[in-house]
Amino acid sequence: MNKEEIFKSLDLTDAELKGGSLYVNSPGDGSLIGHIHMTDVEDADHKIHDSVRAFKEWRTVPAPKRGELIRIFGNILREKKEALGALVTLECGKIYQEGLGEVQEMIDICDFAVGLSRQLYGLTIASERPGHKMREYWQPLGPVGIISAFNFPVAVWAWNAALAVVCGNSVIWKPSEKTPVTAIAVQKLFERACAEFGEAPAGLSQLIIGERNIGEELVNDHRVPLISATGSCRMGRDVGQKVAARFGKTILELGGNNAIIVTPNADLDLAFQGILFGAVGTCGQRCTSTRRLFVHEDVYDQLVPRLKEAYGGLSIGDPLDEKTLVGPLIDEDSFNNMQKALEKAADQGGEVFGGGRALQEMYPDAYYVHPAIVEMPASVDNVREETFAPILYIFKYSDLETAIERQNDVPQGLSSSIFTTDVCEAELFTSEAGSDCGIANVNIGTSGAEIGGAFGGEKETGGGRESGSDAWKGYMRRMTSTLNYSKELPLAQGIKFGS
Ligand code: UN1
Repeated sequence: MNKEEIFKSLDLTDAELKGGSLYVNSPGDGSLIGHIHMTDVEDADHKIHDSVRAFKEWRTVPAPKRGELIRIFGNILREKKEALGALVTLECGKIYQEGLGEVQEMIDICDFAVGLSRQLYGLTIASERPGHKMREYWQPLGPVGIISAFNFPVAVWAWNAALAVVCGNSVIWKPSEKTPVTAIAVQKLFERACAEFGEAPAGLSQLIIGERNIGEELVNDHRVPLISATGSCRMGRDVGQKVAARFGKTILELGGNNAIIVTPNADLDLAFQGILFGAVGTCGQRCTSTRRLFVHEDVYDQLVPRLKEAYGGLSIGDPLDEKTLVGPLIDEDSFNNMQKALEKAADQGGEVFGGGRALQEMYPDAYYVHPAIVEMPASVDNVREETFAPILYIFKYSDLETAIERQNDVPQGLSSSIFTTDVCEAELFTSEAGSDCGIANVNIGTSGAEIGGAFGGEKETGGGRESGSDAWKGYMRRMTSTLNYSKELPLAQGIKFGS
């Protein structure tokens, strides 16, 4: 599919793609995709106002009916999977297979949300008083602000929006300023679903496009009770503090510094595949990308040379080409940050393999790189910063408890894995004395989580959970209700008040 076919299939018009001041270039070749209109502060204010109005209507629609809207939306996504997947590739540079995978994640979360729309269960709780019942209700919360990052330009919105909408909320989306076009396309597909559904209030989903200042309007607005933000720890610290200052709620899904431990009992073929996808997939630009590898000294010489050989033969290039495994970095800043991190590692005695710019002559305005492996010397115990690029730091270890400790000894706590066929090693890793991350996998890499589990991490990753399991509770308001069906009014704790 070429650019024009993608735009046509997604019904993107010149009026939407041109005439604005936000220039969007494809990371694949640097070519202009569009110049997009940005939302100004006054506009954002109107959109938030309309979102409140839509919420007041939507919250009274029965939840299974709300699910019906998401069912229709999921079917539209099925129909547009190829075009939207290709647009994701065009705008954020991930390879087409991963662009398709991202849209599949949207479809999966829609299915999950449809089922959920009939399962927003509360508890009944035994009352200590005769003739009394206690119940827990989950109520809609209000407009939900969703701030998403460039690397998952559409799936992250869908995890949040599909749940938020079946929970009875309206949504306001601030996408990354690097990927507004996919957001416009998705917003239009959602509006089409609303039209087919027929009973959705106007403005149920709003889109605000712009830079940091426009995101701040959302973050600081007391009419938006929940902000779900995905991005860097720096951004999350700022958002978290601002929302907390007004006693709003947040779901924060921030940086990762994910490690894989390979024990002497690992199936090395599996480990090899898991590491490769985790470290070079999405050109190292997933929050779940594998950044650190702890390899036991007994298997180091079997695994690490094999990885280097594979790194040497990776097909790097046009992300729309089906043969490509590694697409470009998002932009020049990202490239510079990668180079700085590699220089720092070399200064510390790290042995750097790969890491330089690729295809510069063919694509002078795009930033392709050779993914890097850095073998770290024994004198360096860890790497504690996340660099959003394909750098895999490798450490040799001799004792599993110490490897787990080093894995945990970073500010972030998103994803982690162990490769082992020894049940005791695997169980230790997923025990209270094991990984401290929100995700701890066995014989699977750090990235590529399914939507059915709760997704998110601890420490500076922000503590939020999105997607499956009971993450939906984060989008609702818990209400405890005690009901008296007797003719007496006994007080709790046996208190006597008056006669
Ligand atoms: C992200 O990088 O922000 O687990 C999300 C994964 C994907 C989601 C990543 N399902 O790698």
